This record gives sequence, structure tokens and C-alpha cells, in this order.
Amino acid sequence: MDYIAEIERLKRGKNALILSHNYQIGEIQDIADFVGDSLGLAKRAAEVDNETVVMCGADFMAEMVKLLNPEKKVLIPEKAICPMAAQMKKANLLAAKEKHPEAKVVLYVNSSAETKALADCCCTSANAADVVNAMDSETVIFGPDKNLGLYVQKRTKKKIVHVPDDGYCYTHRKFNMNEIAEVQREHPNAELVAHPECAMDVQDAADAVRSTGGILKYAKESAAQEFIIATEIGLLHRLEKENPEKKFYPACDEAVCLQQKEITVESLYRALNGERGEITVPEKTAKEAVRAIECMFEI
Ligand code: CIZ
Repeated sequence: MDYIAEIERLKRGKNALILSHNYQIGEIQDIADFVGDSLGLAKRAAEVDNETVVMCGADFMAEMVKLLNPEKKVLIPEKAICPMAAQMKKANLLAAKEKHPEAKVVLYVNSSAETKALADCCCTSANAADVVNAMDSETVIFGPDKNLGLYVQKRTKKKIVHVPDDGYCYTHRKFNMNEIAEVQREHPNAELVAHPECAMDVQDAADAVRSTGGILKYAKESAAQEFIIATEIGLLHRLEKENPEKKFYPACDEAVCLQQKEITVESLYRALNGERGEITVPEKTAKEAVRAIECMFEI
């Protein structure tokens, strides 16, 4: 079957919008109506009048699209459960809130709606430091990614309490300075651009530390012609497509988000055809979680 042609036909017939995260496989990025980071995707879904939105990305991204577009049918082709988002446990967050009653809670968008409902504000990797600095408390409970929390700690005078103690993205844990130094030896003129989910020694060695959207902007604007990229490998597709005259090298060939890569053109076809994988969020949770997302928009 020509899945691409079938997806195009179904999309038109069902007035559906296809969204792809920057970490999706190239074929999915190419067939999507919009490719971006989780926040950009959720905002995009709110701007259009399609009744159905198919989110090709991690589960928390589809949930966020649903939270911001409760009247739309939101489908996810595969469950794509983000292991980092799953590390943020409601019980741990409640315990931290009890221990630091004066602290505000800022949660990375890579978290469930259930835990977002307990937060004062959400953040992305693009705005984490700004959001934390905007909180009216001296202490901020932050999670689930510890490296992003450490990145913020370098950019704020507030005290960051990490919840959980050691939350991490297993894909970004793959980057290490030994391997990066080898890639740098092969490409001595390349700039190193890292994501804030990378370990601190990688962040410290980088020419720039940015979110996926920030990396795309940085690569476009920099005078450099070569870049070593320390984030999930899917971003290279967009970087190469948008900058055909520049060269991009992965800082680690194995930096793959296996959950996001479960989504294929075949599973996208099946989701659209059978309207499978619908996302629902209980009304009370949705109402509380949306408040934390709106706080981020206001900042
Ligand atoms: O917010 C996102 O989409 C993620 C997970 C990363 C980023 O830097 O864009």
C-alpha cells in the first residue's frame, strides 16, 4: 500500500491536521503539516479549525495538545510513553510540596497532566530559566529533568529543589565528552551545540546550549558551516533540510528516542484510518493542568 498517498487522502477526507515533533523520523516530518517542539505544536493545533489532530510525538505532547484543544479529537499513532515524564511521580511531588510549603512548583512539559495539575507553572527547555525567575518564591521545586534543573540553577539566584533527585532523559544521557572529543577531532571547525537535557560537562563544553527550536535558530544564524549536534538524532533531518549548505554531525549515533521512533507511516495511517489512539484527560485534571500551561504562556 502507498501509505503516504493514503494518509494524504484520509487527512483531506477527515479534515485532520498532522503534527510532528522534531525528533520524529524524516518520513513523518515530511508528511506533517507542521513540525516543531511540543509547545509550538500545541499552539499550532489551537490556531487551526481542523476537528482532528494526529500528534506524532511523545504521549505528554499529545496530552498537551488535548489540554489546549479540549474540543478537538487528538490521536497518537503509538503510545510513545516518555520515560522521563513517567519518572515524575505524584507522591514524590506531593512530598516535596509538603517539605517546602513556601516553594513554587515548575514542571518541565515532559510530565503527565496529572502532575502538571499540581504545578504552579510549566516550562519548556526554551523558557525554563525565565519561568523559574518569574516565580515569587525563593525556592522552586523543579522536575523531572535534573540536567535542565542544573542548567536553570546556573541562571537563577533561586534555590532549585530537584524532584525526583535524578530525573533524566536516557537519550541525552548517551552523550559523553570522550566520544564528543573524538567527533571534534574529526571535525575541528565544527561548533558543538547541546540540549540542556545533556550532562553538565557536555553543556559546559558546548558553544551553545539550546532547546530544539533554539538549535534550529542557532544553526541558521551562526556563521559556522559545521555543527556537532548533541540532541536526539531526529533533529538532524530538519537541520539538514533547512540548511543544505551546512554540515551537521551527530555527537552520538545512538542518541535515539526509541519511544518516539515507534511511530511509523504505517501506524500513522492506522491511527487516521481507524481513528485509533484517542487521548482523553479527566475534566478536573485538565482544568488544573491547563492553569500551569497558561502560567507559562503569560510569562
Ligand atoms: O519541548 C520539546 O519539544 C522537547 C521535548 C525538547 C525541545 O527542546 O524542544
